Amino acid sequence: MLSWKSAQLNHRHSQRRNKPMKPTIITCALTGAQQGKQAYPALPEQPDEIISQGLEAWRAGAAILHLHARDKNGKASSDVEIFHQIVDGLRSAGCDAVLNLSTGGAVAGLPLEERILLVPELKPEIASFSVGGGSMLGRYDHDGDTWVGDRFVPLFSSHREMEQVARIFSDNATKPELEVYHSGMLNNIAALMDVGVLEEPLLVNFVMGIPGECTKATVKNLQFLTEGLPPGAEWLVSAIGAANHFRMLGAVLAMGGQIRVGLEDNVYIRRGELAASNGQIVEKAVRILRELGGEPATPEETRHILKLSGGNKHE
Ligand code: KMH
Ligand code: ZN
Repeated sequence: MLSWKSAQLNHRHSQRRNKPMKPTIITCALTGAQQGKQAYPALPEQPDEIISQGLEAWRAGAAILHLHARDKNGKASSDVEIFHQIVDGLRSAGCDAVLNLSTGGAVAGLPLEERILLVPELKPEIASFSVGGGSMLGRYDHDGDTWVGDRFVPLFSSHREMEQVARIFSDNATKPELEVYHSGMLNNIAALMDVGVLEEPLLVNFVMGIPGECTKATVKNLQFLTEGLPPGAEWLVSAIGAANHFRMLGAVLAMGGQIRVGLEDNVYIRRGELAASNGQIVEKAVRILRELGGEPATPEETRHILKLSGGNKHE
């Protein structure tokens, strides 16, 4: 049996060997495709608003900015020109964040052929890619207890179509952020890996907490989902709504995931208090991360961790 003294020495030795926590990538999802200014007046919709909140979030510590575009009326849009304007505005202000452009406006009724165009046209470093057939998403009314109903959000009509889209990503060296709303979508990722159209490390975003078919935001569910990932995959969580957002961030950090925050997923900074901006939410995420002994990854560290090789970087 070890003496108390040698046990202490062993403990100190192993502590010295402990590597510091690897930097954590913070994604800020600035806008989304659904709610608008009527629900939350500070939501950035027009390119100048998205650029200014994007810069604030980047300066606060976000290494990835996840971007949606809106038209002049604030409706979700897949217009490549609007995305281009946002990317240009961020780059010309000196922003070196990794840009993750959304192809995910299906929820707003945008057709697949339009949504995917920004990949070949703009060749972003990352773009989102929902890997499934579709989801029934719904909502509860304002009291939070009466089911208002659902609607089907179609994504792909066949595995073949999904594979074709995956090839558009790989042909343009754009890393897909694989959006997973429920565990069956992990099977689709495995099928895409089998046909050799996904490059490692995978980047997987578990969307949790939308009423309907989407996975509930619980630690147990997250553990189950992460156990279904191939080794070496990087993952993050879109925890939707005030009750889930920062609570799940704590679980993600304890489990070794990457951070995603932002007004796309939640508009509250704390219970009952609306956030002033995306930057304020990123500042809170950085505070929590540092209190737990972590550090936010820089955009360059992020490119290294995710092995990004694609276009439209900061020059
Ligand atoms: N809106 C989030 C729930 C996308 O843009 O493609 C997931 C998302 C998907 O960000
Ligand atoms: Zn999005």
